[in-house]
Amino acid sequence: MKTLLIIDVQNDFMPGGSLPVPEGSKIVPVINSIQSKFDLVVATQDWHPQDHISLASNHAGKSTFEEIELYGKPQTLWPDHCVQGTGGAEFHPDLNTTKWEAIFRKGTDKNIDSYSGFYDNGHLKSTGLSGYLKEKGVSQLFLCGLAADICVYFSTHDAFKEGFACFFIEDASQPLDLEGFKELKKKMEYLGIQIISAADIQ
Ligand code: VGL
Ligand code: ZN
Repeated sequence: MKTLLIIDVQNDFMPGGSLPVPEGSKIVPVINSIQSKFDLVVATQDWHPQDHISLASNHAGKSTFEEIELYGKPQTLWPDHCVQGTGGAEFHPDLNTTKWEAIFRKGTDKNIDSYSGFYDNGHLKSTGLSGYLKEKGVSQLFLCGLAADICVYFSTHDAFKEGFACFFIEDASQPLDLEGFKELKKKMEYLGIQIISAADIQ
C-alpha cells in the first residue's frame, strides 16, 4: 500500500500568511500532480486553540520567534497561526483534497506543541496516525508539505521510527530555513530516508 502523507499545506504557511514559508505555494501544483499515483492519500492539519502555548501572543513580554524553555525543552514562540476555525488554518484553496481519505489534526492540546503528525513534541500523546496507517496495511510512506524543516522533518523522523519505509519528496516540500534544512537532509539520509523528486514516483 503506497501512501502519500501531506503535511500542513495551509494558508498561514503560504506567502501572505502569518507564518509564511518562502515560496511555499509552489508545491501545491506538484502535490496535485502526484496524488493519483498513490493507493491512499492522508493529510495533517496544524489546528491550534487561540490560547495555545506555542503562540507568542499568549506570553506577555515575549516576541515572536523567541525561544522559551518548556518542560525542559526549547519551544519557539510563533506568530498566531493555524488557529482553529480561521481562514489561515484552511488548506490552500488550489490544493486538491478530493482523494484524501483522512485528515489528522495536531497541536490541538493547548499545553503542548506538535510538529510531527504522529506525536506531540513530548512524545506523550499519539494522534492515532500510526495505528491508522498500520491498520490500512501501509508499507511505503511518501511525505511532503510544509514546513520541510519543521513539521515534515519531525513527521518523517517519527514515521521512520514507527517502521515505515520512508520517502521524502523534496520538490513537493519547502523549508522555512533553506540553509538549516541542508543539515536536516543529511540526517534524513543517514537514517535511511530516501530523498526523491515528484518525477521519481511511479
Ligand atoms: C509548523 C511551526 C509551527 C509546521 C507548525 O507545520 O511546520 N511550524 N507550527
Ligand atoms: Zn503550529
